[in-house]
Amino acid sequence: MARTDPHAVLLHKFADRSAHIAILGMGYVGLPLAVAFAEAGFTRVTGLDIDAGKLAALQRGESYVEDISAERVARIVGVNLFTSSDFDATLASADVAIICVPTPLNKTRDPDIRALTAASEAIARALHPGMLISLESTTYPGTTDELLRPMFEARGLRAGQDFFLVFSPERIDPGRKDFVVETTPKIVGGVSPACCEVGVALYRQAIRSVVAVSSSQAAEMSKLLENTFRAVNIALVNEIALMCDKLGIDVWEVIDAAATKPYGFMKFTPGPGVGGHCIPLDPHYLSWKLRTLNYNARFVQLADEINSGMPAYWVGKVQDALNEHEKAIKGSRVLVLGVAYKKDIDDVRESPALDIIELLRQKGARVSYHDPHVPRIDHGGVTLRSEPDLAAALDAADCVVVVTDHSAYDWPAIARQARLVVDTRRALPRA
Ligand code: SAJ
Repeated sequence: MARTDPHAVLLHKFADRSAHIAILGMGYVGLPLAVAFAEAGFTRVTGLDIDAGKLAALQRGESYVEDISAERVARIVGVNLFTSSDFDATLASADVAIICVPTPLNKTRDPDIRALTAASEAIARALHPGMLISLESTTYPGTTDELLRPMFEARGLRAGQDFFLVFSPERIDPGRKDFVVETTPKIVGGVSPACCEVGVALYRQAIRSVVAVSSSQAAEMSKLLENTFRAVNIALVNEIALMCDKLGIDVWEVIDAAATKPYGFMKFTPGPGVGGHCIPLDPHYLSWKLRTLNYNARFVQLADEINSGMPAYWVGKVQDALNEHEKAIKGSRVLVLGVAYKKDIDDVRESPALDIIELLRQKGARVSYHDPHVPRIDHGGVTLRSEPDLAAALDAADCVVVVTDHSAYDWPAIARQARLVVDTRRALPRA
């Protein structure tokens, strides 16, 4: 290939680490990725974000993502990791643009791709021959080829010849230590074989295992399968819990017994519902797309129905438990233990604890919470702060409801001290 051939030029810039890599969105996905490319030796990695606070923190050598230490940021910032809020200027000189912006749901639980669209428009404005664009944000199948590709080709350049376009799903699990961005296999699917080849060549510079698939749609769909798989299986085990409750069988004993099967079974556990920014949301990108094709993604709908119903189920259990002690839920003091969406993290996004608190308040309970990772929550127009004295809060509570089983809690001590406990996570020792 001629040295001026965009494909060859890019591969060469990847090999000698001279490619200028721009990361759009420096959150829990973009920052670890930027650090991975900088630590792989790329001489210029620019983190772009609309949040000046994030950029300023990085400039000070600080980190706001638990998986990336401040020391790692301080070592590379200003050396080969840079930050900017000037998307146009940065992208004008970028060889690679990787989109890592949020793709939430809107109020009607339909895809909200405003951030993704804005990022893509910025890239389109600065698009020049020899660019590789990779979309990492979780989205519906077809986004890369049907939305981004026309946006870019409208600039008179051709995908696969003048520029290269891939989808490569993020697989960052905040707080996980055994698999990090460099050691988690990375899927890459291009809008053409040449695009895929260029995308694989880039990621191989920083990530140990890169897996090519035949199209951007296959890559988009693989990510949705991964997280829909979890949502559906969590819903299954939640429904098994509802069934066992009706049958008077201990669901935890049943799950532990099934989990002894060394093949053909994967353990999931029932709980208060499903939180986080992935599992409760991603499957709706799939069902939304299929609705436009007149297909009803029944598993997605049913999983959401069951998982979303768990907070009300557990509030009913609190009401029953108080009733057993001849107390009305109205006016009773209920302490929620743990509000993060899963243990040992501080993230409350989509947390079922927020729904449980709201439902308890609607029934007239006097609700407080304690969470060692979450000092304050603002939800439904109400601000609550974590109880400063756990022992006092346990003493004062008519009922304690365990929602998040943080490792920091001394569960046997809580079992001894609380007068009444509803445990949604089997955190307490068996009575
Ligand atoms: N949950 C249950 N029962 C289970 C598993 C989870 O009730 O058996 C609940 C959790 O408490 C939480 C929600 O579901 O509220 C989601 O939990 P999760 O373990 O799926 O954690 P997430 O949301 O942080 O999912 C991330 C995802 N990572 C990416 O999307 C890159 C997911 O694909 C990972 O598999 C997951 O982390 C993980 O395994 O930790």
